[in-house]
Amino acid sequence: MPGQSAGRPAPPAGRHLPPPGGFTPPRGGVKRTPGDLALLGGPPAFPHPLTVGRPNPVDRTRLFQRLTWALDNQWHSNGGPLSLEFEARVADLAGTRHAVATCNATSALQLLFRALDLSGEIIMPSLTFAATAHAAQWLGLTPVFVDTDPRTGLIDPRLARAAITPDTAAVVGVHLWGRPCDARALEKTAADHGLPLLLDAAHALGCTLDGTPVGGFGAAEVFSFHATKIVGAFEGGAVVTDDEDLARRVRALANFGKGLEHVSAAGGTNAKMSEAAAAMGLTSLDALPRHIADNHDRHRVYREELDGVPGITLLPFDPAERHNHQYVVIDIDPERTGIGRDLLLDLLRAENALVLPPIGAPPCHLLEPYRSTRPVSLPHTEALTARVLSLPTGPTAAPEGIRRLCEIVRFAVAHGAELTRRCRTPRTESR
Ligand code: T4K
Repeated sequence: MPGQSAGRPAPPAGRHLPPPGGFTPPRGGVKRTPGDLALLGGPPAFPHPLTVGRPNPVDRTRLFQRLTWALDNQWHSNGGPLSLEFEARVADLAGTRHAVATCNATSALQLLFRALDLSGEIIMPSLTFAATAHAAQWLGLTPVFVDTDPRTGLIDPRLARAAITPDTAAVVGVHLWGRPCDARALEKTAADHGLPLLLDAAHALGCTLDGTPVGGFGAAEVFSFHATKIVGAFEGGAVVTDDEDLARRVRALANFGKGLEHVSAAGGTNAKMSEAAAAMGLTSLDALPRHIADNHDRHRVYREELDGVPGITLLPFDPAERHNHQYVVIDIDPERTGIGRDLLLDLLRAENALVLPPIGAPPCHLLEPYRSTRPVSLPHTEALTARVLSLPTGPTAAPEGIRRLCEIVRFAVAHGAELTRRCRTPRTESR
């Protein structure tokens, strides 16, 4: 918070708050020669960090009203009125009959796996956040990673089909970075083999596929309402589905399995959404149209500013679909830019533009425990994750900051070969 009081811990290094009121215009010197870049000793372009993943602002008055109401109501969890209202609004957005709110999306995935009584192998893309794989692994299921379609960077349905064995229990698709995967093809594959298709829609609230809202594909989809998502509930998740019995089982398993006639040997768990999280989630939902509109504006500025820069491609979105533009991801062709992803990352971070390798880089199959226990080579996934970068968007990234950042990208590409010669071997952050 602005004006941290004495005794309150400072924010973790590298995650400083923007000043009260938000963005401060960049003040660093114009980059006329490579030596002006902060990585080579020049002043950083941004006095306050431009970040990836800063939570969207909420209407505090409305949030505090809801929290006060929950306190007065003396009902803080266990399917309280705010979480029920949250579920109704999420189901409405997803176009599904049911939504079950949970404490986070990782638990929501696990509840689904349990509710479907899965055992054996789960086919999924490696190019996703570790949570998709870990949710399965934690339950003793085996994630089987398949490669991405190089044209989309999303799970390749043909490879998913080819990976099915008698041990396969389910197929999981991921709408990575808010771009819907080919759920229709995956649905067909799953149906042909009598398997459930589940979709990790953590990034894709408010997006559509063929004009249909994400949420209604497969047997069920899972949203995340983590702080960094387009709708945040501090922490939160939801399973959305049209299957009434599946929804009932997920809801019961999230509440210790109460009311279920048959609970698997592992029993139920506690994965309920609290009323405080629901208050936050509802208040965040109120602002969803505005946040999407703001993200669109930021994405448009990136598009305009990076258009025609050799070797830099903003990952495309189908203009016929709705998308939330929560993530802005660029592909960097090392040959054409002469600079490569890792050096560009170091260079921008030195300017205080806290770019990151996007979610899924490095991919799951290169993370432990999978790397050691089930080594596999996925060439398209490996190639893509070595080239992509997540650029700042959200509340700290005002248009003038984005323009400035793109100016530095253009400058870096124009001097790509020289920078590569002069700079040390870059350090790469991972997530
Ligand atoms: N499936 C997919 C495809 C997912 O991406 C995720 C989670 C899940 C499933 C599971 O959903 P949940 O169980 O979390 O509901 C963060 C989040 O913890 C995670 O929710 C999210 N995806 C993942 C992509 O990002 P980290 O480890 O990358 O977070 P961290 O701490 O490095 O922060 C990322 C950026 O956000 C940094 O620039 C700092 C900034 N940040 C973060 C927080 C929490 C803020 O500015 N403020 C904040 O409050 O995992």
